[in-house]
This record gives sequence, structure tokens and C-alpha cells, in this order.
Amino acid sequence: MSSEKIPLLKCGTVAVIGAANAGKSTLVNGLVGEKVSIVSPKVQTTRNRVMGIAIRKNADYAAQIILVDTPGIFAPKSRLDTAMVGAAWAGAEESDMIAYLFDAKKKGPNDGDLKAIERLASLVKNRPVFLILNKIDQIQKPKLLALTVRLNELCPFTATYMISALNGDGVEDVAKGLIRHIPEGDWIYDEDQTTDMPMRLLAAEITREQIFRQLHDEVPYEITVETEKWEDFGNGDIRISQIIHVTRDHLKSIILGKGGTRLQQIGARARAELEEMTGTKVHLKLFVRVSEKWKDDPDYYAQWGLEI
Ligand SMILES: Nc1nc2c(ncn2[C@@H]2O[C@H](COP(=O)(O)OP(=O)(O)OP(=O)(O)O)[C@@H](O)[C@H]2O)c(=O)[nH]1
Ligand SMILES: [Mg+2]
Repeated sequence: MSSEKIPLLKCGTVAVIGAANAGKSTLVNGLVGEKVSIVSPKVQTTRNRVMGIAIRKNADYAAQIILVDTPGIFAPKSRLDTAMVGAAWAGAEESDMIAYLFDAKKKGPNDGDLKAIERLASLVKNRPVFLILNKIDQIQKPKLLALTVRLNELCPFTATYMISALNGDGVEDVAKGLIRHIPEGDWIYDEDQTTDMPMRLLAAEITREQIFRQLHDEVPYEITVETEKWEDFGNGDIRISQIIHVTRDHLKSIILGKGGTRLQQIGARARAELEEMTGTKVHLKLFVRVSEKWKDDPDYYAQWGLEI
């Protein structure tokens, strides 16, 4: 008989929450090892719950970490904001564990952070909550220690980690820490699955990311992207048609740019990324349409599982 030990199966959900721009999506992508959630230097990039699946195996365990990336927690003003913040807290409350990301570059917790931490102090009573100080590539050690003490006074966090989601520093320690607390149990998803997001939505997100990266001021917040058609040709080529919905007419010309050059650049970058993701040739067609009320359209919220 073989004396080889069978690794313990583990599987659980981890909600990744924190203020807008803390680096939540960057961390989720880093743990998954693939881009499942879009990232930009602007706040409120993530608008819905995005699932990313990370797998770690060794002689002792085979763990499936189901990460739920969430929109940033902030004081909501509009209907879309309220739905986004609601989705973030719902993610936290439904998960086995919580990873609370804090941008260590900040002077300290602001009013919004204090409110969030207060809520976490009650959630930590029945599940592990990790404090993850992010962006340590830009900060001095003594400041990190002071911040750790201050935040742990406000909430008895299960553990504190200091990481750079951007360069990967400390990210594997977070993975190990999560696995320690993750329940034993069968895997829920196939080994090769990295997200539950349908390709049509993921493709729309890739284009939306380019708009967040290439356009300024209010423009990214006034758009949404919809994949209208996804056609597979027998030879492996894919044709994707997407509509960029804008709330006002003047935004259309901003997105198009002089002679359509801005839209071309958005399309070129998004296409390159889609080709990398799908491993095939992609033809991407982008249209801009004025849809004044997309933010009030129940279908918009429904496709993302958001409630209004
Ligand atoms: N220097 C530095 N920048 C980082 C780090 N992690 C993330 N960033 C940057 O911070 C910005 C925001 O990152 P995201 O991952 O989009 O942040 P988020 O928390 O998901 O933001 P929302 O979805 O808007 O709530 C991006 O420009 C990232 O490149 C880090 O460890 N160090
Ligand atoms: Mg995000």
C-alpha cells in the first residue's frame, strides 16, 4: 500500500473589501494569476461583484480560494453608488472570510474608513477578517507599524498583512494565511476556471477599463459598455460588437476624439487584450450611443446581479 498522504481539500469564499482605489482588484488578479477584474488609477473602477478563483496546492492541501472582488466602500450619492456599496457589503456578509484592504499611503482612516471598520468589528465576531495594508512599496516601515496598531485598536482583526499588490510583495503570505482559515471541503469550481463572469461581460469590462485609463474627469463615470454581439467564425476568429453607452450627447464626441482617434486607441488596446485572453484573432467593433438613462435601466443592474 502506498503511504503517500492525500492532500486535504479546502474551499471557501473571501470577500475583498475596502475603500475605492485601495488596490482590491489588483490583489484579486495577483492571487488568481490572471486578470479577472479591471484596474485603473481612478476611484470606483469596479462596479459589481467579480469572482476570481485562486488555487494553491502542496503536499498538505489543495485549496480553492474563491475571491469576491467588490466595488469600493464609500459614501454613496447616486443610485448606482448605492447599488455598488450595497454589493460590497453583501459580498462581505455572505463570505467565509473577509480581506479588508487599506491603502497605507493614506494619512490614516477617514470618516468613511472608521464607519467601515466599525462594521467589520461586528463581522469579525463570526468569521476571520484580515487587515491588509497595501501599497507598502510607497511607504516607510515605522508608519506601517503605527497604522497597524491604530487600526487594530478599532477592530480586533484576525491577522494583519503588509503587501504590495502591485509588485507581489507579501501576496503569497496572504494566500497562505487565507488557506489556514479556509474551511475543509470539496472544490466548487473546475480547476481551470478563474471566474464566473461570462466572456461577453468580461469583454465589456476590458473596453470599460480602457475608457477609465484613457479618458478623464467625469467621462468614465457616465459610460457603460455592452457586448451586443459575439460571433465565432469557424477558423477561430472572433468578432465582438460593443456599444459604449454615454449619458449625454457631448460625451460622444469626447470618446470619439479628433477624427475618431480616441475611439480607435480604446479599441486597439482592448482588442490586444482580448486577443491575449482568448488566444485567437479578435475583430472588435465599437459603437457609441447616447442612452441618457442607462443608470436607471433595471436591465443594466440585473445583468450584474445588482439590486436597486
Ligand atoms: N504603488 C502601488 N499602487 C498600487 C498597488 N496596488 C494597486 N495599486 C494601484 O492603485 C490603483 C487602484 O487599484 P485597483 O486595484 O483598481 O483598486 P480598487 O480597490 O479595486 O479600486 P475600485 O475598484 O475603484 O474600488 C491602480 O492604479 C493600481 O495600479 C500597490 O501595491 N502599490
Ligand atoms: Mg476594483
